[in-house]
Amino acid sequence: MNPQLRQRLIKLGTVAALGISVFAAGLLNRPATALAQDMAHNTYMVAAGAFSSANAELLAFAPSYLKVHRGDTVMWHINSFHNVHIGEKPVDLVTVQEVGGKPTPVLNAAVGFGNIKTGETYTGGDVSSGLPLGPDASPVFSVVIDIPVGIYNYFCDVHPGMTGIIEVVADDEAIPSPAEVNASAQDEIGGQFMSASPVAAAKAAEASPVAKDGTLTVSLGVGNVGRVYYGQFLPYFGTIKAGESVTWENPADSVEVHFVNAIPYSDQTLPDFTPLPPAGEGQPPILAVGPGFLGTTQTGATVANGESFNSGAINPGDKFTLTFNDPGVYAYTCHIHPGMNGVVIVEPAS
Ligand SMILES: [Cu+2]
Repeated sequence: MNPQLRQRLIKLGTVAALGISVFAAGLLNRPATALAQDMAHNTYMVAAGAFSSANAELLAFAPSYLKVHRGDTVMWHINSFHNVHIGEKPVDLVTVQEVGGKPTPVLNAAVGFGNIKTGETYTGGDVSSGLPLGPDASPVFSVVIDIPVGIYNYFCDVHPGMTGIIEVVADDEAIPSPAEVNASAQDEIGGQFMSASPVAAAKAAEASPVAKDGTLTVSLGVGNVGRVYYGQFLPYFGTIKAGESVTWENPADSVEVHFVNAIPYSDQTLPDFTPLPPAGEGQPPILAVGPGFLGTTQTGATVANGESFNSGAINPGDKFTLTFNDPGVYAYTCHIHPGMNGVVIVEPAS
């Protein structure tokens, strides 16, 4: 044998032997039952939300129904501003809390910060991942499932109706593999976008860019098409005469709040949440709902040329109206939904 080749084989053999001995040492150190369980454990991925073209976002967990064995890991891929809350029912994103003796709308700490860390073991009860806040937020949240056979609901507290189910089945019940679960999750996501797309296209085609009776009506997205919403103003482009108005409507069946923010959005430095000192030692931070989120312009206001405006969050079923007295081009956006932009052209009154 070539001495060089021989040398390499010896090296390889040493490495392999080392690997086997480490593996064997591992075997000897653990009880046989624990090993048997470990070998069977899988990690299942669940998408928390998904995106498609035309600024379409799915506000759903996929797969929405997941079967696991006790000891498996469920790993959520957090694809947008979502939390994972395993429990009885969802809780409000914003709550009112006494701050300095004054009732103040704040980010619900139970939603914002959670009470279980990624990678920990879920042994039952009400647990929450927290929200992906800040630049270091992880897009992944996982728990090891250590709960009895049964059906468990979980929620995104940010998006009403965004729910999922984990069913823990008996150890001897055969269930789909992680690869099979991934494939069916992709089918669920694709199916939702495919069925929503023609409905959204028809609604976009219906939207009139012309004011009627002095008001241009702009829909904030398409509403609820399955669990898909479209980050679009419909129509995204429209004309009115000076002195006429634009009314933005968030459809009642919408699953998202939206904003109407002037471009340039001079309010963009205003925070959506303002950090306040915690109530006490070891208490979670308090994030007061800030002026960016609350808005700086009342509905019904008149906007002058070059004036900034911020509607604040427009909830499903709510409207926001502005009157434009000066001819010009008014571009606007929704600051929480990148790519959601619109333009109003105000023509001179004839
Ligand atoms: Cu929006």
